[in-house]
Parts: sequence; structure tokens; C-alpha cells
Amino acid sequence: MPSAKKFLVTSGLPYANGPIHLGHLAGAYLPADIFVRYHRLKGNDIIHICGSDEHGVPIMLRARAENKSPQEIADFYHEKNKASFAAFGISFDYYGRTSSPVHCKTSQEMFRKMAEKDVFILKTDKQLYDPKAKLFLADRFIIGTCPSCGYTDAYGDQCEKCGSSLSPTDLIDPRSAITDAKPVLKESTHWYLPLADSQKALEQWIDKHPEWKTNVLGQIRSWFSEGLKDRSVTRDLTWGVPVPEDVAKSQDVEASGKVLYVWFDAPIGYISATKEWAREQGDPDRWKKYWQQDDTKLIHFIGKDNIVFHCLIFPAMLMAHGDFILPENVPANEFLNLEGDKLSTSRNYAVWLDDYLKIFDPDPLRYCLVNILPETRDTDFSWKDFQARFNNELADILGNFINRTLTFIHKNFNGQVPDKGKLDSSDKELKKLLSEAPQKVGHYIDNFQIRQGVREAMDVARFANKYFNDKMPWKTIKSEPEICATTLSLCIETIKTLSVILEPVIPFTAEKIKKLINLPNSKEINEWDSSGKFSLPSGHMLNKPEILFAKIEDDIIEKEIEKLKGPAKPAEDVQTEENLITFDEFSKVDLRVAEVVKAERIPKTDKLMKIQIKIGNENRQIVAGIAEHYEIDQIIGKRIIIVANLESTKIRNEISNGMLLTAKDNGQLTLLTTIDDIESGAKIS
Ligand code: B3M
Ligand code: ZN
Repeated sequence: MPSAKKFLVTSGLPYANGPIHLGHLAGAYLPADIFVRYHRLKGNDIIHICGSDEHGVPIMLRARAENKSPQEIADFYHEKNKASFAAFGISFDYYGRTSSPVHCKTSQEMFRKMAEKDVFILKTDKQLYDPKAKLFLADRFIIGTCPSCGYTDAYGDQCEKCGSSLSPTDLIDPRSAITDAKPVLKESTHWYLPLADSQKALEQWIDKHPEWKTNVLGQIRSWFSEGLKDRSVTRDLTWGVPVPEDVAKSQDVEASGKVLYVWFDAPIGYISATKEWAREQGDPDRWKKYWQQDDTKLIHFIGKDNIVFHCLIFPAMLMAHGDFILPENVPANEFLNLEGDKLSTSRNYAVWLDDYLKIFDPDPLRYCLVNILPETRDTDFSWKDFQARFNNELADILGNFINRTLTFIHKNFNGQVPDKGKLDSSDKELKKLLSEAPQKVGHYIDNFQIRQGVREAMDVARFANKYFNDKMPWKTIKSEPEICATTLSLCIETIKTLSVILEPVIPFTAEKIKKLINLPNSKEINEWDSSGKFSLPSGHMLNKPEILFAKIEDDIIEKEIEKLKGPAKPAEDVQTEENLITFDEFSKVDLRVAEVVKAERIPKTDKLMKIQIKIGNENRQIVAGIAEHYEIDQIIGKRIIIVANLESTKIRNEISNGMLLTAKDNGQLTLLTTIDDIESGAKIS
């Protein structure tokens, strides 16, 4: 990239209907954050904008399943995801949300202006309608058989089996995702973006960007060669940005019940979030400096499934609107797999960021992911690789080099940077490497080869470790103390350079390193471009070494691998959207600890036992099917878990007042009991 100075960076807005996993991070947010942190260190004017995508049918479906409003779902995941990103060190300048009033207004204004310019065409045709739910069935509200591959659960907008992009009327035997009803066709009017009209202009614009990633250009070309089609930009739904009434009225269409299509409003979220950021900065017009001045480089970081929207549809909207700049680059990544399998939210096959952060620090994952970024093709995350990269690279190379240098200086030079003295050829070689490193690493990051950039930075640490070995300071300290001083002084300079050029990828560790070497907070020293120059004078006082990376043991990693194997059955058995219950529903169940006082078999049955229990001061009888699994004296005195507020019932003429809890594994039944000797009657929550 030429010597650009002003950047507007966006990362795809995650849907606020689920948490963040490793695939999201490797696709967009981590590379974006590294790019942005690097440019901040270069002193460039750069902002990173993101936020929650809170509209769309998946959020409505989830809300229905959980008996909540879409806004409640969005509120929950917006806060959760915002906090997880922050904890992982993704340093957005602003994290907005598409349910905000500014966003609603901005999207409606964009729609209005495009309508005034006669960009849209109106089409009235027959759409699928659920007569039971009295709803038009957009996108994922409709399920049916895929015409391409025969998969019976394809969605109205896409078949997840074969990847075909579909429209609801393509589906064979369509059914409503809400009521299962067979939909009927009903007339509805919608606004369409006639993309074919923009194809030429889009082609000319893309032609000016031969430097874009080949995976991105490849997808774009295939869309072009199929020929761009009209895309409807409105939907008959109750959740979304309402179609502006004035626009609808002027075109004789009833606005109520119509909203903008989620993929129409979501990218506008980048603009509205920038507006909100500017307001927060106390300079409400500042967003224009980024969106409306040609010298801004607009960069969209996204995953490959969002390419068409960011490279064709949104640019077509921006062109039609006329007041905004177009993206300079869209460095979309391919997908990240997990232990050889596709990540899947619905099968709960993923490593969720929040779960990871409960056990590990952010930097090890940032470092591991950056080494396997799916920049040119799909890649695979494995826990063993995570452990190896941490132990063999972060701990053994970087951590070890820093630790041995600081320890040596504290032992032999009173914790002060020694004199540089005269440099020999290998010292000069290191000096040259350091002085060239920032530019070399930066060149890769600028070209979105972030993996390679970070590798180059780590190579500096690798080289320095070898330099330390070759110089044998533990010998020269006695025989040639001046040479030893030079060696250690250069090692400290190396640590300083590393603390800057590795900061974009491991920011938390970089801060610790800077503290260890007591780095003055001056801009020149921390600045990217000059970070390869010698800057620490002799006598500069260093802090005591601390272990930066304690090795990750096998048993910790084994546990993570086990978690992925999960329950032996597919996770669908355990948790699906349909069987989710709300917290309120769960808290209605009164679970208690009870003590077994007496038990007897019920005559003429094999399975049933009549059990007298005590729940606090209360005595009760329950009947349970445990007689084939337990002898009477095995259970007397045991504290078991029961559902205390279950309607009483009669089994074999015996009253059963509650239900005891058991778990079954391959036909073997186990009574659930408590580990500690807890009072009977205790409430379980
Ligand atoms: N929410 C799609 C996704 O998460 C979408 C991105 C919007 S970016 C404007 O894949
Ligand atoms: Zn299919």
C-alpha cells in the first residue's frame, strides 16, 4: 500500500444471536486488530469500527425459541460479545449496534436518498406466506428441500449442505420454520436493487484493484460471470429498520410490516457507528473526514462468506448514493477448522472465546491464531498445536531470551544496561537485523500477509537467542568483560525492538516486557519506524525478570480436547434451539437434597422401590424405578437429589410425592447424591 496515512478499518458486525468463537477471531477480528495496532504505532490516523448486527431472521428465530423479544436477545449478546472482544484485546475505537436510533436514522436516510435518485425498482410478486402465523416467510423462516442437492432442511436463502444460494420459492416442499405449515403464495411489494445496472461500474472499479487477494477476486469474478441479479432490499418482517413511511407513501406502497433487509442495513452500521464514535469524541462531524474524503483508505476485514455483500452489494449502494468513498481493500479470510472438522454453532462444536479466557490469557491464543490465519486457504486449529506454539515459541524462544538476558544483567551488571563499546561483525549483523525489522514486518502487515509479518518478527527473537548462545556471555564475563557488556547491551536493545514489533499480536505481553526493561514512555522509543534503532543508554536501570510464559502442561490440553469430544452423542441431542428453556422456566423447578430414611421393594414388581425420605422436617414417600440397581441398605442414609415440587401421582397404588434424580449410562443407573454431607432440605440452584 502507498504511503497512506488515514484509515477507516471495519470488521464484519457479528450477529448478536450467539457468542464469539475462534473462527470469528481468525476470520476478521484478530487480523484487523493487528493491522490497526500496527498503524497506531506508526502514528497514522486510523480508527477501527465494529458492532453488533442485531437484525435478521436468525435473531427472531432464537427469540421465539427462548420466548424472548429479539431486542432482549440482541441486548444480551451485544454486551457479552463487546466484553469478550475487550478481554481478548481487540481494540475497537467503537463498538456500535444496529438497533441504535442513529443507525435507524442513517439507514433510512440512505434508503430515502437512493429512492429519490430512482435507484430502486419496485416489484410486486407472490411471496410465501404462513397462513397459521399470518406472516410472510422471509429467508430462514422457510425450510424445504434444496433443488440442487436434495437436502431436506435447506433454508429459504441458502442450503447449508451444498452452499447454494437460494430464494424461498426455489425450495421443494417448503414449510414454515415457525408453524410447520405449508405456505401459500400471497402478493407483496418490495424494493429491489437492480444490481445488473451497476455491473459495469463495479467491474471497472474492481479492475483498478488487481492487488486484492486472489480468493476475493476469484469469488467476485464468478459473480460477474454469472451476471448480477436484482436483489430485494426490503422484507415483510416485524424486526428490523422500518421502511420509511414517506418513501413508501410516495410510491403508493403500504409501509407497515416492512423493514429493510438485514444485509441492506448491516453495512450501513459501519457508517452509523462512526457517527456515534464522532459524537463520543465531542466532534459530531468528524465521521465525514473518514467516510467522505478521498484520502481515507477504507478497509473491510471479513470472512469469505461475506464477500459478495462487501465487494459488490454495499459498494453498489455507496456508488448509487454518491456521498461516500468506496473500500480500498477487502482482505477476506477463508475459514478456520477445529481439530480437522468444520466449526458449527448448531452442533456446539467450537472453542468459545469466553470459555477459553476462563483458562488462558489472551496472548497465547492471539499468537497461535495469527500463525494459522486462513489468509489464502482454510486452516485448522488444534489444541496440540496451540500448546506447541506456546511452549516452543513463546516460552522457549521469546520468554527464554528475555529472561536469560535480564537475569544475566542483574547478576553481573547491577541491573543496568551495560556499555555498547565496540561492535564486532556479529554484533553488527544483529544491529542491522533490528534496524530492518520494523520495515520488513510492516511491509507484510500492510499487504495483509499478517502471518508472515509476525513470523518475521519472531525470527528476530530466534536470531537473538542464537546470538546469545554463540556469544557465550557466561564465559566472556570472566575473560573479556567488555565484549560481554556489548553482547548484553545489544540483547536489551533487541528486547526493546521486540516489545514494539510484537505488540500488535501480543499486546498484553508487550506491555509487561516494556515494564521489565523500564522503557520510557516516550513516543520516539515506542514508535514503530524507529523501534529498530538503539535507544537505551548505558546505565539505564532495568527491572527484575519475571516469568512471562509458564509452560502449558499436557493435562490442561487433554482437558480441552476432551471438551470437544463432548458428550459421546452429538450435541444436537443435548441442546438444540428448540429444547432450550429460559432461566425462569428452570428456576421453577424446586430441587432439594433429601435423606433416605427407609426403603422397601414394591411386591410383584422388579423395578420399583417405595422410599421414605426426609426433606428438612418434612417426611415424604416417593416411588422410584431403582430396585434393579440398588439394594435397600445401599441407599439408606444417602442424601439424594429430588424434584420437590412435582405433582404427586400414584404408582401401583402407592403415592409418589416427588421424583428422585438418576443418570443412566449404557443401561447402568446411578443415583445422584451430594459429595459433602449437606443438610437435607437444602435447595439446589
Ligand atoms: N452479521 C454476517 C456474519 O456474521 C453479518 C456481517 C455483517 S457485516 C456488515 O457472518
Ligand atoms: Zn443443497
